[in-house]
Amino acid sequence: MSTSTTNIESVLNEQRVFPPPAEFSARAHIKSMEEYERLREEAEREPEKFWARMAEEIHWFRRWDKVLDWQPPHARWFVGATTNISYNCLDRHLSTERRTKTALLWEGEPGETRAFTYEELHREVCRFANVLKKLGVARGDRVALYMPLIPELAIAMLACSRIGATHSVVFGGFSAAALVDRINDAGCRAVVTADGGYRRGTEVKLKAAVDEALRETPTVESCVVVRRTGSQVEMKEGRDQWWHELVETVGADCPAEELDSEHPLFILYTSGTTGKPKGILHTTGGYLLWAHLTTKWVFDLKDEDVYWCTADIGWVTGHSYVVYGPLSNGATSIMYEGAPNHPAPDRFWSIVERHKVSIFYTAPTAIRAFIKWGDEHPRRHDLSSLRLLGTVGEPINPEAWMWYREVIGKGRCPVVDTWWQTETGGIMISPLPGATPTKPGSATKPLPGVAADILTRDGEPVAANLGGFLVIRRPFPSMLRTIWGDDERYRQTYFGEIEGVYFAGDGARRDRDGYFWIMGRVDDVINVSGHRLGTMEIESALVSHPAVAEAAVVGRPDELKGQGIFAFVTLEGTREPSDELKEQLRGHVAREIGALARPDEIRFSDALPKTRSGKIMRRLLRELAASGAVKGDVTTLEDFSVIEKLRAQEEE
Ligand code: 7RM
Repeated sequence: MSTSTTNIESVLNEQRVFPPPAEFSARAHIKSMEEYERLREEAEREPEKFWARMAEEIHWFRRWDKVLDWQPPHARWFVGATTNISYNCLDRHLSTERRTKTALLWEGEPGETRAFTYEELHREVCRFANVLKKLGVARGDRVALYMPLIPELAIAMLACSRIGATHSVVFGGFSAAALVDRINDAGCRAVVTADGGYRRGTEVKLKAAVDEALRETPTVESCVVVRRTGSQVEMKEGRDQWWHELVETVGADCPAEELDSEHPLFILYTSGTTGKPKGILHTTGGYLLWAHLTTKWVFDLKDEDVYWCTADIGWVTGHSYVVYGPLSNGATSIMYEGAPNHPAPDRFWSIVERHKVSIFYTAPTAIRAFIKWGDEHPRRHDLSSLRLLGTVGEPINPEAWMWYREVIGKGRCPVVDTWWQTETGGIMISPLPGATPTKPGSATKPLPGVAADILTRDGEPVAANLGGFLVIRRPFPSMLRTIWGDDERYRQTYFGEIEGVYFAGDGARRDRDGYFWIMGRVDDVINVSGHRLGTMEIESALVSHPAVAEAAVVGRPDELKGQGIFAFVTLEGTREPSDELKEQLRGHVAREIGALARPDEIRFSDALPKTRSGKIMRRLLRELAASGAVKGDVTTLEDFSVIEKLRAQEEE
């Protein structure tokens, strides 16, 4: 096929550069580009020596015999070593001043707060680990965690990893059917849940969904229920027990198991391009090392910081940057249960002000919502405690990046746009806030040790500023080890596309300064008259128009051009849809990018279909644009009514 070697064309042209503030660099863990380059070169020259040196940051019960055993596409890291991530996150701090420091500071959606010092968290984790043992959960067993964002979720994760049980967190908003598939795929022995959780003021009934699910899950022997909302639930005799009752029956002494570095730590399901979700498997030592190091480097974490990653723990970002990374570094990590606009659109800024948050990490989709809700909400609060801002989850359009920097960071705080995936376990491409000059919309450069590159589908290098396939050339410690129960799919998906390298599924280009610009999933690329365009750049051009809050662009079969461009657009709160505005927007894109990218059709919509983590589900929009209906897997869709509304417009 002629397109197989063709590049993805890049049309985004962003020139602004923001060097790190001198005061920030002076105090940072990594202070300059020279220091970054030294680390990067060390890792290039002698990778295993570099990783061995980095691994000194972790507590090992037994040291490794070999740093890496690489039998492509399978890696084993720190072979022969033993460690425990729960030990590294808790026990390690107890002999230091951090013993009485706040580890988790939780705020529920209704407004209550709970705090745990490292010592207290350690005690709760040990007790729950003993509960799991009492229920017959042993090393190697899988446990499903289907919970709201409450401290018990972090406690359950740390309790599992303490005894060597593999956790599988299933986002609390997924349906009973999605839970059934995930429990059965992993063969879970126990489920931990809660009566319910709060989201936008209403209760999400988790236990009821579990009851429905457990009718079809033969491997589940027991179910532990946290009392969160106090609402009425059914407790099945012999299977279901209350968390608060169980922890009364056990002691608080539970030494962390010495686990092999390659012991399975967690499975986390992500949706693939086909229906069946993939169970991404991470193991212990390598994942721990990278979660730890990246949290320290990218967030420049210091003991006095108050750190808040707003992600749900049902997403990998919550695993690595709410729980494991911050705790292994001895940080104070904030957890917030609910929605960003409950009871009002200033909830996040109220949390930042009240808890004096200094590091704030969120998603572009949230930032675009804040822009839409209006500047008055952040302006009403004292945000002067902030010193660093981060984003993750999608390409951030330069407009949103600038707003984040100016309105939230008041121009003082470095912004780190962090690129990574469930599969990579931790951040791969990101600025180092004390070193890297940032450019709005660019994740900048690969972290030391990350051999990221951009290639054609045939594995050839791509010249500066031409788009291609984003790959990782060498194994790295936090790389997924396999897809649970389907190693062949692992091989095909990540190592079967481009010879000899890990292919991430994203398109990107590198500019003349070596900066990476992520262009979105290659599945989303549109082919217009033989030109391959990334959807992100067209969306970015749309959002740069003052009337537009958010946009999603997909290709639709077109007899003449191969594909036509179909844009779904959400307007700013004050703007009304009109045919005139459609024409204005089409013209705007043509001026910003070129006539080639002018959308053939624009449809206004109050909301776009998104996953729970805020990613736009372009696959659904593609189906809708092509056939007027949606057929594929929708279990990861946040709000099905969005699709219903878009379809209704189709019929109008
Ligand atoms: C952490 C996470 C992974 C996919 C990835 C990209 C997209 C994530 C960025 C980004 C551009 C970013 N894990 N993505 N971060 N695209 N810039 N900074 O999101 O498994 O849920 O998704 O998300 O397409 O492949 S994930």
